[in-house]
Amino acid sequence: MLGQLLVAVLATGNALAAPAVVEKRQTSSAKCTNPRVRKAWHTLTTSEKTAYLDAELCLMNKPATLGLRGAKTKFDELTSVHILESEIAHFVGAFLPFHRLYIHAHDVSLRTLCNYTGPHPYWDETYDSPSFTTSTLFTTTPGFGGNGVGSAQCIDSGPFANYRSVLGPGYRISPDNPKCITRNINNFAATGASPETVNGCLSQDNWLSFWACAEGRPHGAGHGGVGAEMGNPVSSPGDPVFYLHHAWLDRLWAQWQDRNPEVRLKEMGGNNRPRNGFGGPPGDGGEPIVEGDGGGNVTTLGHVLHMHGVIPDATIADIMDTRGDLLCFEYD
Ligand SMILES: [Cu+2]
Repeated sequence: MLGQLLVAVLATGNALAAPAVVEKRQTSSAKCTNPRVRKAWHTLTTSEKTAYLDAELCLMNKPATLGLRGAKTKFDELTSVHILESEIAHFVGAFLPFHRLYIHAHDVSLRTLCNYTGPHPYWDETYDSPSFTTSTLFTTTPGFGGNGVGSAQCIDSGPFANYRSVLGPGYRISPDNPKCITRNINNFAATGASPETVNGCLSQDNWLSFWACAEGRPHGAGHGGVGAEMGNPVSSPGDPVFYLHHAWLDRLWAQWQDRNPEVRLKEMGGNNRPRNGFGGPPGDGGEPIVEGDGGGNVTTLGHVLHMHGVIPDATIADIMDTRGDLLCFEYD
């Protein structure tokens, strides 16, 4: 049945060459008949933006319940999951899969804990490239607040200006010195999100080259372009902009999959363990969890993605199709 649906879609274009305009693929899941639609931040209405920011604030005001290292709030708990997994979730085949499930965990948290009913937004960085400094994200009208100020680089505007967390930067936990959200926005990195760069990734013809392309400049654009907390590979979800950046990167993967779903909804691989000791030993505040998926040097569909109780763990196979039973969403 899956095959028939996909063949029907592919038949509308040339099955060998990617069609210029990719039609919305039908869901292959019996359970997922009406996928939620994720939308670009700059296309949301003012009230949609406000509802999203309010839901994020709600997570920041809800006490932690899972006992994850250092976390004080439900927002912190999500950051903790990234901190705990950072060493095995970057520069590995599971990089995009881990972050797909992780953004989903954020979406589920907003909806189940804070009654959020709107779309999980993504930051269309091609829209803002080459000028992140003028992005509609970094405003208060409504938005995520502006740039960091002073030597501490704390944001001092927007709904999150007063948020303090004991987590980060990196593996650090500072119970006696909770810190602000920091930014150091620059346009230098924004070229990594140019339409040319992104189209270059979309035109890759296999998983390994697509993943390498995506984790490189498009991924680096948002992290480096927002800077400070977002520039930290371990604790970057401490800036809520993270969730829009990685939703955009996930969209890139989904778009790439939609160009040849019959192959790409099953195509996985890559090294299963980090190259060159990513992360390194933490200086203080606890050890990161380092675990593979039961051995093997190559990332497979059976690789387990760990969410530490925020939502249940899942395998890569479970999250390959955003329109599948578990995730049930698509991008506009
Ligand atoms: Cu990232």
